[in-house]
Amino acid sequence: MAKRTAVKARAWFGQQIALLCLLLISAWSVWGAEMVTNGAFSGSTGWTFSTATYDSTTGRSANGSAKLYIAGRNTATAGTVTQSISIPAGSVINAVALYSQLTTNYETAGDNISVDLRYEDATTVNIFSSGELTNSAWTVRNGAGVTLAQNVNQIIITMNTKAGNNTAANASLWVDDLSISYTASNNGTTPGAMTSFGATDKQISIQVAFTGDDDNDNSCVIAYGTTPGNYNFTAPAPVKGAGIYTTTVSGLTPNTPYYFQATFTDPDNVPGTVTGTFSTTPPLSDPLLHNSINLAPNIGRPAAVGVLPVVSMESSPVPPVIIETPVT
Ligand SMILES: [Ca+2]
Ligand SMILES: [Ca+2]
Ligand SMILES: [Ca+2]
Repeated sequence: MAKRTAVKARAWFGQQIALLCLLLISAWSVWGAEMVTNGAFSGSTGWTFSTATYDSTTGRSANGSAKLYIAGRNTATAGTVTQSISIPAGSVINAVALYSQLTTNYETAGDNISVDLRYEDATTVNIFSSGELTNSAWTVRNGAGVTLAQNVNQIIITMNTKAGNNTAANASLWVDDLSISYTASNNGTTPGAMTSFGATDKQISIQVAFTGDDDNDNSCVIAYGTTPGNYNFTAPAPVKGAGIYTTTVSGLTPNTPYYFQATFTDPDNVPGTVTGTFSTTPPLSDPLLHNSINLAPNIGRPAAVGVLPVVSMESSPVPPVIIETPVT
């Protein structure tokens, strides 16, 4: 009994571990990945300083921060701290947090911090603006979520500060613990299933699913043939929908299997191909066409038009008499 209880306890413990792992994975997928390397400024690795400097002795968290210091009457100064990154277009910024503090002996307007992301065409998108800062201890502020319009190659922290109208005025502005959470876009294409719909004896409609391509730049060509592996004919250009391409191939032979291949292309990856085999239906029977053929014994001759079959009322063996109507 004790052994059975121990086995049960182990099973229960295993389930709890599995549940915890699931929760951690879920939390990661909700909050996304961290964009910043060494956001805590534990050393200056990963950062480039311009006018702003690395301060190894002051920090909201241990091991340093970035600092901008000025002294003198009404001196407005800007400094930057930058980091090279590579984030694909279409990624979503989920959350931005930055700690900062300001100390000055002469309060005035002109102290603020912004964080921008540099696009590949050198324009920027703002993800954090502190607004006017006053003397304070370390304070955390948050930025805004945004969807990235282009590939991003740099984080730019811009620090502005200004001391007041006093020859002895000075100001020190620090930033630390920058965190930018984002969800990376899925710009590559993953081909999905090929299916058909609405097949007749002469045409087949094809649809091919795909996932990814958040940046909407993939394309698809559908080819087909009547023997496996030989896709000699190109289908009309497929129409792109949400996660699906659709086309209709017509002029086909009834009751025949056709072999289809969809080839995806995407600048972001090599998606490959997907294939499927679908058949046209048996030939449709046209009742009107059928009857006219049956009723026209001399089909192809003009005299066949307007034939009036007249059947004798007498019983066999006298054969029925057929009178042909003269052609007018
Ligand atoms: Ca720090
Ligand atoms: Ca101020
Ligand atoms: Ca793409």
